[in-house]
Amino acid sequence: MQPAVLVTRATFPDIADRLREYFDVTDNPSDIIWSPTELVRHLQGKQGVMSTGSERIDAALLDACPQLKAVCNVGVGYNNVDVTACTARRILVTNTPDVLTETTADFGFALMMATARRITEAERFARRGEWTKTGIYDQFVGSDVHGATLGILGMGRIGQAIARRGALGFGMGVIYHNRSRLPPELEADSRARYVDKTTLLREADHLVLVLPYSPQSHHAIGASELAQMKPGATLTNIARGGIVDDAALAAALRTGTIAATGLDVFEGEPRIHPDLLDLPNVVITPHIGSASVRTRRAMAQLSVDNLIAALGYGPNAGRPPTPVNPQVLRP
Ligand code: 8YV
Repeated sequence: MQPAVLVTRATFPDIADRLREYFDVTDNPSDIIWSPTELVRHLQGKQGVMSTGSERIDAALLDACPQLKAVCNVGVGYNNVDVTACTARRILVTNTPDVLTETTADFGFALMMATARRITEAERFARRGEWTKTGIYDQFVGSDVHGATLGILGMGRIGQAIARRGALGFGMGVIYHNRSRLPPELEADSRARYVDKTTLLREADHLVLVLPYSPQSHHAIGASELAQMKPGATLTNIARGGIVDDAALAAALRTGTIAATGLDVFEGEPRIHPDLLDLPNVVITPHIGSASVRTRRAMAQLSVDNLIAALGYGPNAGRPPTPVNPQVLRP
């Protein structure tokens, strides 16, 4: 009998079909969002799960699903998974790093530029039919990206890729802050200078957040951090909801503490704080940082490869390509 696995959300059918060569697959082609209770019910008897950021995999769920051996998350971030609880039960967790780095960096840069140059605000104005006079000297004037100071909070692979775009493509001075300073060769490759968080907040013209969510990074940007930024600065969050205090951000935008924000992620998404929706100087996208066809396919493919290998099948049996807690693999 083949082991049973669960695919929690709709995905590329041709990629998921590879799972059927090895496993008895239950999937969710209608893409229904299951409640925690429904998720536990669907996981009964399953040895592996291909999960996404929309499912919370915590200790209570693991206790209710004792057959589970592998949690293969689609996404580089895995804050939806309690890795400590998985490791304690010898359940392998995998993620999908690297394949999304450049695509997500492209998106972060685009969102920062749209925010600085007020692109969506201007588009809404034109679509509403309000563009009745050309050549108004101060209409939708924004701030320059080229030559400005780019600040990056969280200097992992995506942060470094954004830094390269800023320095090499737009002549920006790049400063960053991270839990630990990068080794000199990565710093040189990123053309970025390490600074403390206060300096980052004070000096950045455009601050981009690319750090992982954890209890330590919860509200890393709140009212007091926003107050330290330049009045003309922009803030772009492509990391995770909860890193920014969205209510404090809306208040700071309303009072002109900073100029504008670009947000791809939100506290409690898919809900968006109503105060943000009311403001013109907020560019909003629905968590699409990695959403190119090629990258989303590569993420699904990597998750499938991880699941097949984690359960001991395929060419990499027992050696999944991107484990988060590889200590589980050791005897
Ligand atoms: C995914 C992401 O779309 O990789 C991540 O961490 O946030 C996105 O690329 C999301 O995780 C879907 O599961």
